[in-house]
Amino acid sequence: GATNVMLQNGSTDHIVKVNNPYLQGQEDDFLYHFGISKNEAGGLKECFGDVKFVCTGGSPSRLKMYAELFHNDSGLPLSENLSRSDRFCMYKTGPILWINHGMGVPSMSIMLVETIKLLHYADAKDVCFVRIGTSGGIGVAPGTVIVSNGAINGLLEQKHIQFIKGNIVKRDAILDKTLCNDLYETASQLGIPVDRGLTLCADDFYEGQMRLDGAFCEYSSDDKFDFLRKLHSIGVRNFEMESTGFASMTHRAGVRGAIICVALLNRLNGDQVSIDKSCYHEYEMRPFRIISAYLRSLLTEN
Ligand code: R2B
Ligand code: URA
Repeated sequence: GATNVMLQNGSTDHIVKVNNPYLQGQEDDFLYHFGISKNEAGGLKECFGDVKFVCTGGSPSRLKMYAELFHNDSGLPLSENLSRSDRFCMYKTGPILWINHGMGVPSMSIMLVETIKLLHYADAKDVCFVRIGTSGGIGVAPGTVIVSNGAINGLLEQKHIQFIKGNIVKRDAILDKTLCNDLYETASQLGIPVDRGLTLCADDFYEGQMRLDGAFCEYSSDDKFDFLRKLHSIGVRNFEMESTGFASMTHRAGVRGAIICVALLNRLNGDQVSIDKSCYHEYEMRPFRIISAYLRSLLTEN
């Protein structure tokens, strides 16, 4: 029969929230970066009304691979690419969407805004968003998966910073504790090296993460190690480039959000990401194996 994802937190009937009075007066809405319209033939509700999970990560080919592997793991049918734009890909396996977000908050926020509107129009209920990505570890062995228990900006605040109307607007970056704990437990059960910690969301891969191998570097090696040690002492375990935006937008949409990223390297030992292809593949599979096992544990025939 039809397969459905049951949520275990007892929450029911939570819509995906938008907060924009102007949307109500708008007949149609074109989700430009997916090439999908609110008034699609076929209907968004029919196509996306059953969605319970959105799994996202940076690269389009990796997300396509994850969707195919999950289709194999779960037996759920795999859609074609539902995005008609080449900015983002979108695959559906039953109640689970697989969408890439590109690199950095500005790219990811476009994807999230359009996905939140899509799922709102589709009347999807009780949706979780999980970012399964890569990161630079801080004092953790390469290959360790970090389950974020908070996301901080470059000022080390658990806030997402945005410029609006010429002002700085700061919004709380909040992840779902239950979902994070469940994913941590799943990783432990699978025997995948896993740690919990804060994630620093940088707006840059090089100077923004205090690398010594960028085109520009106006701080010393000592400055770098002082900063990394300071971050480690306050509980930061990895750098990536989307977490505060992800945590604040999912929170504003009233959906549960979690972030699990594999550390490709330990930044205390270097800056270059020079692992070989098979090692990279083994590492990028770890967050997928966790989410796949977790999702399959929630699937029930009904
Ligand atoms: C992790 O990896 C990417 C940079 O290499 C970026 O999207 C991120 O957050
Ligand atoms: N992604 C990042 O943002 N930083 C790293 O060091 C590796 C992946």
